[in-house]
Formats: sequence, structure tokens, C-alpha cells
Amino acid sequence: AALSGMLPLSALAQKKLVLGFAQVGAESEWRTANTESIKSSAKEAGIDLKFSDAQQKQENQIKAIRSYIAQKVDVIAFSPVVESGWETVLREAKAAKIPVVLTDRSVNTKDDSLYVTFMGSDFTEEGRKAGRWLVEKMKDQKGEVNIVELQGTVGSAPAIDRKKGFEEIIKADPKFKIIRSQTGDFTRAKGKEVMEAFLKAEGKKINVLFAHNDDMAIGAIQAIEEAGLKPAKDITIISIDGVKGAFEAMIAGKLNVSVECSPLLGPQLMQAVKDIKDGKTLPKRIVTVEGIFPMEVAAKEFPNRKY
Ligand code: GYE
Repeated sequence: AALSGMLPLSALAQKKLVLGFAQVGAESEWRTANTESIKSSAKEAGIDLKFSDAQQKQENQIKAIRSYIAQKVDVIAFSPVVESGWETVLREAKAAKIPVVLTDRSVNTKDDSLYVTFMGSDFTEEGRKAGRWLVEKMKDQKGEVNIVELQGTVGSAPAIDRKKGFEEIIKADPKFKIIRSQTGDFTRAKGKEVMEAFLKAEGKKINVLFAHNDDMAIGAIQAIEEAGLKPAKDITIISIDGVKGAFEAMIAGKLNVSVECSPLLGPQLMQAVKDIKDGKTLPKRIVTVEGIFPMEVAAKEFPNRKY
């Protein structure tokens, strides 16, 4: 006590805020950009960041959150790999009086006192944008439009909501049929593997691929080429994220469109951490503003892309 009483005031004022962040994994280009955004903006904001990678496993994320509670960090933030099963650990954080911020993906708990705010994209709207683009593109098509769907991680908010938004739009016209739908876990390797299986089962029947993220679409493009078909010509390809890899594929004429989903959440997260500590009230929901990029504009837009 005597010692701390002698600390100069400036040293106390400089005590850094500690943020514990439990990341989903490193499954996609999107995720890598998200991690980079969080790390660099923590540094810039002078926030001490404790970072963990859960390798797409909920149990690992729960462990990480528990260790942040034990370390008494100032704020915990995480991007929940799946929507359900968070009540217990969130109650533990609440009991320890550590505020929680959800970034990117949400949880489906009824008790919204378990977190301060959720910042990230409107995934349902992204699915709708993908659907609207397809409806417009195929408006003169008379026969059936056979769609295969590569879903994101089972039980994750973006997989559930993107599917929902897309279906909501295409169901208006019965010519649109989803003939196969399976998860590719948001990775290139799985996207390729599952697309190979789709091609084996349905072959030339497939008119459209809807992939819940760019990485799976990029993996699928490889499978399509290996099957002797032309991506974006024989099969129309729609995906989501708008990462550089997708722009490169569009410029090469192999991907038709990518719906934007921004991973650059770092700066607003650091602002939120500071605001919480200053006792400010945050909105319960902070929605990311984003667009859509068809291949025709890809080359022009490419230099502006930040992830
Ligand atoms: O679309 C995908 C990533 O949660 C929005 O996760 C994110 C998704 C993103 O693996 O590429």
C-alpha cells in the first residue's frame, strides 16, 4: 500500500486497458483480415490485447473466455463461432462484472443483458443481396435454374442468416431450385471438396453456385475447372465477403459477383472498449454498411479494396 501510494499520478493514468479477444479461427481471408484489423487497432489505441484463436471450436472459445475472466481483463470481446450455447459462460462474465462485446457474429440468447453491444454485418441482408442479384441476372431465363449452395459453418450466424435471406428472395419464382446444399465450413479446401461431390452427383445440371463466402467459392472454382467446365460461364457463381481473392477471381472472369461483408471491425471495437470504460451507453446493435460488387466493376474497384 505504501508503495502504490507513492506512484506518481501519471503512472496511474497510464494504466492500459486490457481487452481479451476470443477469435473464431483463421478459416478464411476474411478472418485473417479481421484479426489483423483488431491487432493493429488495439496497438494504435494503446489497448493491451490478449488474443486467442479457437480453431473454429466453441469449446476452445469458452476456455479462452474463462481465462480472460480469471485474469480480470477490463473488457471481453468475441466473435461466437456458433449462435447457441453461450448462456453459462456469459453469466460467468456478468457475475465477474466484466462487460462483453460481440463482434461479427451474434448469439441467440433471449437475455440481452449478457452483452453490451453487437457490432457487425446484417447477414440476412447479404443473403438477400445475393438473391436479388441472381433474380435480376436470370430474369429472362425460362426454364429451371438449378442452384447448389455451399453453406458456412453449421450453426453459425452467417450461415443461418445468409441462407435465410437468399431463400426469402428466390422463393418468389418457382423456377429457382436449390438442388444441393451442404456445409464447406467457410474454407477453400472444404469448398473444393464439396463442390467436387456436387459435380459428381449433378454434373451439367448445375446452373448456379451460391457460396456463403469467397474462400469456398474460390475452392469450388478449382473443382469446376478440374471437371472441365468454365466457372462464371457454365456455372454462375455468387459469393459473399469481397476479399481481394474474390476480386482477383472476378478480374480473371471466374466469379460473377461478391457481396461485401467488411471484416475491418477493429477501430470501432477499440472505440467501444474506451466508451464502456468511460461509462458511456452504447447502442445494442452497430451495423456495418456495405455494398455489392459484380465482376464488371472488379478491376476498377480493386485498388480501393482494403482487405
Ligand atoms: O463471411 C467468412 C468467415 O463471420 C462474417 O466468417 C464472418 C464469416 C465470413 O469465415 O469468410
